[in-house]
Amino acid sequence: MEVKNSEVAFSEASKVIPGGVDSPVRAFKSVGGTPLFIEKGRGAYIYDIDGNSYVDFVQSWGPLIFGHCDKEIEEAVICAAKNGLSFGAPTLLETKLAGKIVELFDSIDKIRFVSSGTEAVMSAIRLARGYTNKDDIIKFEGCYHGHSDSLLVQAGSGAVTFGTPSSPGVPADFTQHTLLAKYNDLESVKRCFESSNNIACIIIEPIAGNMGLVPADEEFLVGLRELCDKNGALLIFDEVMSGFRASKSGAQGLTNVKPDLVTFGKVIGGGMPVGAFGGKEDIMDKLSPDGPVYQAGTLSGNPVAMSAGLASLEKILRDESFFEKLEERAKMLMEGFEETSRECSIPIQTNVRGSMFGFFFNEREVKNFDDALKSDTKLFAKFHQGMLKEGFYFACSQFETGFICEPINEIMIDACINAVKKTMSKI
Ligand code: KE4
Repeated sequence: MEVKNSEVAFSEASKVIPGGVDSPVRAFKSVGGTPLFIEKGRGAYIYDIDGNSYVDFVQSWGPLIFGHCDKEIEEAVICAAKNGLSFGAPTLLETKLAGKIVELFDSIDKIRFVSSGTEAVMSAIRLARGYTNKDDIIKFEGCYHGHSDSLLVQAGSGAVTFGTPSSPGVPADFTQHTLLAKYNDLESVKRCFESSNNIACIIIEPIAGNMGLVPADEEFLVGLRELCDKNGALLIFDEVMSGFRASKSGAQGLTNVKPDLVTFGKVIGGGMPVGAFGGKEDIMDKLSPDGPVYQAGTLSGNPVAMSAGLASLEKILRDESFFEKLEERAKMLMEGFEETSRECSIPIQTNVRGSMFGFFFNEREVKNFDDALKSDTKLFAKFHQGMLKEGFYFACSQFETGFICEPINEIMIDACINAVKKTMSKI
């Protein structure tokens, strides 16, 4: 597999862009090799600038549930663009997209659009703090909610629940209000509530996709709901990834637990920059201009981005069994991984939720970040490189999630499983 042009492009990029990329995970640091520069996408495939083609299981980290260059989405974007790219004024498109999401999520009366998942989460947390008049927040090790300061937190020393900054440039007093708990471990959350009576919210990925794919246990989510109700804190579901990827009502479609606020991104923008956060009316009405909690954005609700998101959601809603079909293909793929791993006696754990799938090279079931960290990341790197050579593009980190998009069919999945057999027998 020739990647000369990507190698040259990467060294050129590195001269003018830090790390040669506009988002760190793209640099292939944890899997090695040169990040591939992509020339175009078509359906299930992406093509790099050396002319190699790959079945794309990343889909821009989730947004492209209809693959690349979907005709309807493309036409919607072109049509919107022909009316103008942005007005900084209300348009009917944002009301329409908001209405669709409100209809699908019974925990949401109102929603506001922003331009990224990070912005959605940052705004939702500010709203939760403003609504409860409390300052502390609880997040979980291994969950990623974008790169706003108070969320770039790592476990403090020992049993201390308060986090410390996980990145230089984040002042310690920006993270002193962030408590860390362990995913799927309700006792660790109770300890947070014992160490602070000033907790505004819990924020969680109800299906974690940033430590690899790790679903929350139902009783864990029930416990979080009870702890929030008992302590006057809001429960925030970060569905930036799982929204319109796990079901047509996101992770909420798969659990009986209802959050107070929800964040979105990725699929609701159809590949264009969109994030959103929504919740019950009495909370959302605290937002400026009617309420005191300030939040704003030049390109929030951008009509071209709204048109891409609308076209995506309209296509999803047209097919009652849309997610069942994608989940079947995800299961077919993971069953192939498991069967091949058994034949090669490589330990593997797999998870599927709707169109999302994950696999860990790990002896034991992964229930939290500590478990995930025990995965064989060296083996993952070899696997990733091997599969690229076979023409299959997986997330370039063990701690990410893979996606099935509508154009990925069973023939491609069969071919992928054959490539897995070839790759695993080599590594
Ligand atoms: P963005 O700001 O990247 O649009 O969204 C942040 C975010 C928030 N919440 C969840 C659950 C997320 O998964 C993300 C972003 N996901 C990563 C990949 N897992 C984006 C890829 C990247 O950082 O380049």
